[in-house]
Amino acid sequence: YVNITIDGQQVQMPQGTTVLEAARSIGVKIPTLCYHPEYKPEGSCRICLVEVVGARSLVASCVFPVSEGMVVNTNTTDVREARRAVVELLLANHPEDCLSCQRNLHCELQKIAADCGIRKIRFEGEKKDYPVDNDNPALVRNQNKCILCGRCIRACSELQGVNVYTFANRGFNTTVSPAFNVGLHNAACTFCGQCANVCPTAAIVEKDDTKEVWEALHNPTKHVVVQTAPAVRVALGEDFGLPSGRIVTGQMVAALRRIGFDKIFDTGFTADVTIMEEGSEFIERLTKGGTLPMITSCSPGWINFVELMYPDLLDHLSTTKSPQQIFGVLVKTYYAEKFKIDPQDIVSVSVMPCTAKKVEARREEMKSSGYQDVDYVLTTREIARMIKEAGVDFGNLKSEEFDAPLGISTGAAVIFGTTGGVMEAALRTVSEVMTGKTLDCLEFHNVRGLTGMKEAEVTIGENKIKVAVAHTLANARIIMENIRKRESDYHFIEVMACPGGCIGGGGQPLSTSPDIRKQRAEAIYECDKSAAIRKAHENPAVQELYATWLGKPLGEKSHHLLHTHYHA
Ligand code: HC1
Repeated sequence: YVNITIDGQQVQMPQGTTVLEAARSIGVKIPTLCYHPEYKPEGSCRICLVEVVGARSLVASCVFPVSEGMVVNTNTTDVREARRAVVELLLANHPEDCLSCQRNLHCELQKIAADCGIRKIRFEGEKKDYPVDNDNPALVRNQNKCILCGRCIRACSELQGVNVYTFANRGFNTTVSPAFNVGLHNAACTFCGQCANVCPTAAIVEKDDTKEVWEALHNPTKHVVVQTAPAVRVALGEDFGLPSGRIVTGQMVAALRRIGFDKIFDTGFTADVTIMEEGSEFIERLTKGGTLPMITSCSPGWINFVELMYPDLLDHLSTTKSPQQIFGVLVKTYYAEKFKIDPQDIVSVSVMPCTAKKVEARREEMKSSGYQDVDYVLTTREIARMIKEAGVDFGNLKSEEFDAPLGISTGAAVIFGTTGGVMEAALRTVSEVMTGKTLDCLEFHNVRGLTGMKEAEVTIGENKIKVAVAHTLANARIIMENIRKRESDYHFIEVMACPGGCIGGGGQPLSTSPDIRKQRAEAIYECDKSAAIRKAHENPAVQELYATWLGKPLGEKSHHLLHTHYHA
């Protein structure tokens, strides 16, 4: 430990701590932009400058280590002047469109400008005029708003191991872009959206599909149904000032009704169907000698990753469609038939924590109903904006229930929203189906938790099943490399592209952190614990679907509607 003094306060910190961490530990707030607590600090933006007595100049506190006897001042005239100059220089060539910017009130640069008391920009800078990259369904990249903090580069490389972004050019012409400055649709991008989650401004944002959804809602000839993903209900409240991890399922349903959706359904219903199909697929591969390990396929960023990086291993992916897409098909077939609605008049909207779901919905294969199965995908952030625009007082809404029957789901379905959940939901059903015996304990604790990779051995009847669970694409890559080298002895693997699974998705309220993800994950397990039914195969609405319409899992109809294929 070393003893240092920050703004007159004495503090003891372990060697190797940075001045920024030391200051934050005692409640001294130093503004930052390029710094992100989950990634390696770079010290490039210079917003976090402080005075270290005896040093030749002001230092970047995010990369400056503490040392014995150090005296730090964070609030001198020089420090405040230097910070203001840095912010003013950034603003000098930033588009001044805060009021109409998608990140208005969620922009870190805007907040720092306010905190630093900027009232006038002393410098007149040349503005940039780069074309906006919006040739993909998920993300919009506007380099004119980029402040070159490099957080997207680090998220894409350190967290995801995908390395789409890099700094290009020099000086005023420096940009952050994919190699050869191609659009994201031509880069090896998985559209996971983690870059958008860490971008401090609106240089990378989710593509906004709210206008199209408003139009559908106000079109009297359309029957507009919405499905909501498991992870949305434990995060949406954050955009209305509620603490992270607050379960707002009932208020969310009420809000969606207020803004005009005709039916409010739960993606959990088809998460249960996914388990029926994927569980049966696993049993078939295990007992009849199919490709193992079988790997889950519901996370679309993960599917994009395998198609881009491991096309030789596509056979390992479960062919079962994701719950979002199974839902899309069933709404325009089963639901349309059952309630005598012309599928042509149905607009199917989904609310997801995910940007890659926007891409998944647009895949060529996702038209099994004869129409585009899912018409519009909104992220949690977009639906929050719509709720605000509609003037709904979210915090004071009374809980309401999902509509039946596509709103009926189980505890197994809701845990899909966090890493390990799909595996646990599958194990509950696979165990009972294979052994014919009721499980004594439904909770598979060794696949829970936010460790990057987990493994477990589960005994099911005569079989010892080795399972693994990974989240983030960097971790998934380790698993895939082992499979490629034929060094993997797992039978069943769950992969989710985002940190923590869908709760940490690229479309969730800003900003996330390990603590926030932990609270959201705990809330997901809370939802499971309090669910009346906790196994997919016991969902009465799913049982009715199979009994009256689908036949059996992996049957003819399922094969055509609920399964898919992948391509390199
Ligand atoms: Fe997910 Fe899924 S869990 S992929 O994270 O399988 O997005 O929440 O909706 O489809 O159910 C996302 C979440 C979601 C699907 C389900």
